Amino acid sequence: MAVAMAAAVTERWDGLLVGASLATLDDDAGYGAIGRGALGWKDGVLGYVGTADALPGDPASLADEVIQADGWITPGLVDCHTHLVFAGDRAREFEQRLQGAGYEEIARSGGGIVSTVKATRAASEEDLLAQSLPRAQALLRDGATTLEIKSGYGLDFANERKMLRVARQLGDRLGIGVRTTFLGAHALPPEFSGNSDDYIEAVTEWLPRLHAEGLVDAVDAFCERIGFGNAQVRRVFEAARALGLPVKLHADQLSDGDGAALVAEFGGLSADHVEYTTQAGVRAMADAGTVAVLLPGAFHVLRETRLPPLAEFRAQDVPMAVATDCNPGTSPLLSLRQAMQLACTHFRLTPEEALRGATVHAARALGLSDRGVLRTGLRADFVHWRIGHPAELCYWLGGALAERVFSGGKVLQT
Ligand code: DI6
Ligand code: FE
Repeated sequence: MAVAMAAAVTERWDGLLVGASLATLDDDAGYGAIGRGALGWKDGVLGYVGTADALPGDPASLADEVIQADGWITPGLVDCHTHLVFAGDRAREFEQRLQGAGYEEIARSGGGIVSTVKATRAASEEDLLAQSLPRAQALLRDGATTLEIKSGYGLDFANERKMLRVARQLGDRLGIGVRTTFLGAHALPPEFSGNSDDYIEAVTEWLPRLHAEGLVDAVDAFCERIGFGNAQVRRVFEAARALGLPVKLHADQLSDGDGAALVAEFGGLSADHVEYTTQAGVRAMADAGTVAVLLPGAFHVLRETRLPPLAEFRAQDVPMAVATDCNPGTSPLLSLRQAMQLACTHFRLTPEEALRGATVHAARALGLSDRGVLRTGLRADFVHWRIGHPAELCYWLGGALAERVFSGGKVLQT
C-alpha cells in the first residue's frame, strides 16, 4: 500500500487542464479532435493527452494544479519565418507604395531593406532588444510559443551578431523557444556595392564565427533578382553544409529563380514564399522532403496576384507551413493567427490546413520534432482558446482569442 502511494505521488503532474476540447493534430488528417479532453504535464512535457473520462483518477489527486476549462486547446503555434528583430519602421515606404512606387523600385533606389539596415546598425543591442520585444510579445499573445528569427539587417559581422544575440535574448526573456537563422545573404550592403561576390565571400567567413558562438541554428538567403543569384546562394549553402547546419531559402518570391530546386538539392528544411515556383521545383521539394512555407502577409501587403502552386503542393504531398514573415517592409504582421486567416482567404487553405501549417508543418520547417502536435512525451506547448470550433482561429480577423498560452508547461506572461 505504501509502495503504491509513493508511485502515485512521483507520477503526479505539475498541471492538469480538464474539460476543453483538444485539437491534437496527431493524425494525418482532421483536427485530431477529442471532446471533453484533458491534458496533463510534468517538467515541461506532456504526460497525458486524452479524454477527461479516461483519466486514471480524480483530477485533484493527479496534479498539483487543476484547471477546469472550456473552449479548445491546440498545440502552441510555431512561427517558422520572421524577421522581427529590426530597428525603425518603413511606414513612409508603405505610403510611397500606395502612391504607385514598386517594392523592387524602392529597393533599387536605396530604400527598402537597406534603409532598415541603416537603422539597425545605428541601434545599440539594448535598444534593438527594446524595439523588438513588443513584436515578439504580440506574436505570443496570439498563440505563438516558438519563433524563428532571422538576421539580415546587419550585413556586417558585428551587426549580424548583434541581431542574433538579441534573438537569443528574446527567447530567454520570454521563456519561449527561439530558433535563429543567419540571413547574411539578404541584401547587398552599400559598402560592397558592385561587389556582390566579395560580399558572399565575407558572409561565408562570418558564418563559422557566429556558429562557434552558438548563435546560428540554420542558414537562409534571399535568392532573387534584387537579392543573390543561384551560384552565390550555393556558396552560402556549402558553407552551411560544412558546419552541419540546415538550410532554407527565400525562393521564387518575386520571380522564378529555380530557388526551390536549389534548396531541395541541399536537402533544405524549407523553401519560403514560393509564389513563382514551377512544377519541377515542387517535384524536387517533394523528393527532398522540403516544406513549402507560405507567407500570405507579404503576398497581401505587396498586392501580389501570382499564387503559389498550391494544387501541385497538395498533389505531391509537400507539407505547407504558414508563417508571418514579420518584417518592416513587406509584412508588418504581428499575429500568426492573422497569417492563417490570410492563407485561407488568399490561398484557399482550409482552416485545418492553416492550423497544421502553423503547428506541425512549421515545426518540421524548423527541424523540430518535439512540438507541433499534442502528444504524450512532447513539449507542453499549447494554447487555450476561447472558441467553439477550431475554424474560428482562421475566421476572426483580429481580436484576442487566446485565454492562456503555455510554453514548457508554464503560462506565458506578456
Ligand atoms: N523577402 C521578404 O519578404 C523580406 N525579406 C525577403 O527577403 C522583406 C524584407 C524587407 O523588405 O525588409
Ligand atoms: Fe522573409
